[in-house]
Amino acid sequence: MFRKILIANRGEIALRIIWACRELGIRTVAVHSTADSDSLHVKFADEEVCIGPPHNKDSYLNISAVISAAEITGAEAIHPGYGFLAESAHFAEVTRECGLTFIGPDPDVIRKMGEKAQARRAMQAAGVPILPGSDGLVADADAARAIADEIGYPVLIKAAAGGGGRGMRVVEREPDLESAMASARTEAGAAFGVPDVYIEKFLADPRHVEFQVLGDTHGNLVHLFERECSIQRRHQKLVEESPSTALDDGLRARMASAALAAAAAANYVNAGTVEFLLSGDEFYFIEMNTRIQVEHPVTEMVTGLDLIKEQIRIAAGEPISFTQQDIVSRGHAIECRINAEDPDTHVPCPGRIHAFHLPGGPGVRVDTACYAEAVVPPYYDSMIAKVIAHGNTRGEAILRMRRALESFVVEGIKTNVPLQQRIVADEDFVRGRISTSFLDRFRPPAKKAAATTAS
Ligand code: MV4
Repeated sequence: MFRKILIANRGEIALRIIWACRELGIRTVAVHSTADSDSLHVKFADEEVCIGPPHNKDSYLNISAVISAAEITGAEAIHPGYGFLAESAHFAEVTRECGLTFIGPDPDVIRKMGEKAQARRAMQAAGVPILPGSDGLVADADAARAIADEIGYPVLIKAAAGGGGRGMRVVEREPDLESAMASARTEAGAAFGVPDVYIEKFLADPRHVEFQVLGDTHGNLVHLFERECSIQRRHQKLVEESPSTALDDGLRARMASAALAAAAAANYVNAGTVEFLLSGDEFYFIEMNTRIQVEHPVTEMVTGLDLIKEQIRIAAGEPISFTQQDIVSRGHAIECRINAEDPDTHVPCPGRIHAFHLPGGPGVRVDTACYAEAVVPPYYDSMIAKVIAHGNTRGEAILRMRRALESFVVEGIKTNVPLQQRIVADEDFVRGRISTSFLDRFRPPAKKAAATTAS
């Protein structure tokens, strides 16, 4: 087992990785920007290294600074968390070339899954269902037209280097295809440095259901059931839960075996997520994420496993200590992401937190790196906490989430807690009637007309 791990991340996930290391008896090294000197991940790590100024590219994305910090402190492995360098095949490669262990899959697996058109082709070869679409990249409008004619409109143009919705264009009819191709390519090039695109049949209003998988270096591969992540705004997830209200045991078993086939085809090692779109009882592979995800606690709460400890053990070459039959899902878990933003306009709202009180009690977990008088810097993601509620039933989990949100006090900055309260009070949410368009109904309360009449 490793004696010392460097954590190439910040915020709640850096702290979460520190807790796992503590339980495994591993020393921790925090890296941080000058904006994060007073952050909790820095305070609770055994050692700390300042790696640069606030902007991501100067610190948390600065590969040579991160690697140097590992070498100076004698760390043997690097945990990348999510975001930042977690899905950089280049960073994983450099880490390995410097004699360090990257806690995640092989660089070539990261690279293959990061190229979405290539991943799609690999999944098709493995017998995993995919939507009708192009066989690989689509070079120009003529090639796009040929595919769209074959599969029928509407189609979706997607960035090959994408994910997260950037460089995506829905095309309803042929006359719109050429300009959509051009703008998708331009946007993809600007966002990812690669203009390549591919095409799929557009599936209207699907659910997003993903499966957690774990593979080790001994050839063991297991799934840890699903997470329902349909409640999103502009491709940012807001609420996740497990189990999904859309699956019965038969559909769950079909999707689980497709997820395992996907991971096996990729020779997958470490924690990964296979994402599907679901419509009725038909499901289609869209992407595989080669990192630990924000919403991993939902899976931890229903399975009782510690996914970060499993990642570290797998990276150290240990076999997974349980079999598929050992893994059971018990009860129901829901996660609400708490962002420092205006609950109506979604404009980020960094600043100093004054009063701060965390919810607790039975079945409630909060992952956060915030504290009273902490400053939320403007340079990074606006997520400041994750509230996770577990219950014996979905109903109990919802009741626990409601009372947890009611007792979550954050003063000094605006948060989306009021929006999350409206979501978990919503009648359709309670019935499990959700899809990727769920949040479209949650528009800001109509602004009062200009104050011509004082009242
Ligand atoms: C789709 C789709 C419909 N049809 N692909 C959005 C982000 C990227 N990961 C995949 N996404 C979608 N791909 C086809 N062929 C609809 C979406 C989509 C979506 C997916 C999951 C959750 C929320 C979403 C919101 C809008 C669109």
